[in-house]
Amino acid sequence: MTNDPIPNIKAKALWMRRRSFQMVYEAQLGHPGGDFSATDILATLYFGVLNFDPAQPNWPERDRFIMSKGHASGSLYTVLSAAGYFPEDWLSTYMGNKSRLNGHPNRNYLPGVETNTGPLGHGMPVAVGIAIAGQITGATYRTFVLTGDGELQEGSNWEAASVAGHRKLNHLTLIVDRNRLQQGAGTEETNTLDPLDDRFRAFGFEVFMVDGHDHAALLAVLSAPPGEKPRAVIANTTKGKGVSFMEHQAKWHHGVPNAAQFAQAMEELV
Ligand SMILES: Cc1ncc(C[n+]2csc(CCOP(=O)(O)OP(=O)(O)O)c2C)c(N)n1
Ligand SMILES: [Mg+2]
Repeated sequence: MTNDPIPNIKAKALWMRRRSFQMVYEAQLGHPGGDFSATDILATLYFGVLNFDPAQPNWPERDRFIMSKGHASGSLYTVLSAAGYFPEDWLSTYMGNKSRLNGHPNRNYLPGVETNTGPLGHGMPVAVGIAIAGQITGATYRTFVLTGDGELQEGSNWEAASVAGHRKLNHLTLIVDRNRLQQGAGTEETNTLDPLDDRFRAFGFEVFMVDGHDHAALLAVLSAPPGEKPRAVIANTTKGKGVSFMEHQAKWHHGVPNAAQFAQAMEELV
């Protein structure tokens, strides 16, 4: 017996990559590049950080997690299934006719989805609202939200960040999946985000930079008790992480594999 959560997180992340890529392969739809950059963050949250009870998705004291980059639904659905929210065989329905597993997550269909996402820029404002509610009522739950980096071009994020800093929402953590790619291009060539850390500091956040594929580093920063301010965790990631021909490739934002590519990915993801 060991209390070290890291081996489990690592195993879950590997399974998530394999299973989500199979979903994308079978559906011939999806966003596997963004799934893979977020996988280690999600595995660490659900198997090392969040307090939740899959039997009671609306348990009032649960920590809230909002997957603002809802296009990476393959990573969210696999982690929710692994966490016990619904049976694994539902994953095989991904994007099928009348499936609960839409291309973008819908809380009306799927237990464990905190709020509907897909239109970029919505998760952070909702998370700030949830965190304000907790602050007003004196609740102890924490609120985590994961955005893409390209997503930060949506102005709604910065309105929400301003409120979070002003109200010192210290139970709120924004995680940025900083893979430096958006749809079709690099973030910096499209609309400069750097220095992202200074931007968040100016909005009243405590800022951490972390390797977004290092489970131990993620665990340390995400499980630290609340301080005085909201937190921004800039997780430096690789889009397509784990599959050689997908890493850092904008075309795998919503690229889908053929049979040979799927087979090669399964050989590499071991
Ligand atoms: C408001 C809005 N505009 C455009 C899109 C289409 N879209 C989906 S993902 C994406 C790029 C997102 O890039 P990023 O946030 O960096 O995500 P990641 O690299 O993590 O996949 C775009 C433009 C959308 N979902 N919502
Ligand atoms: Mg990105």
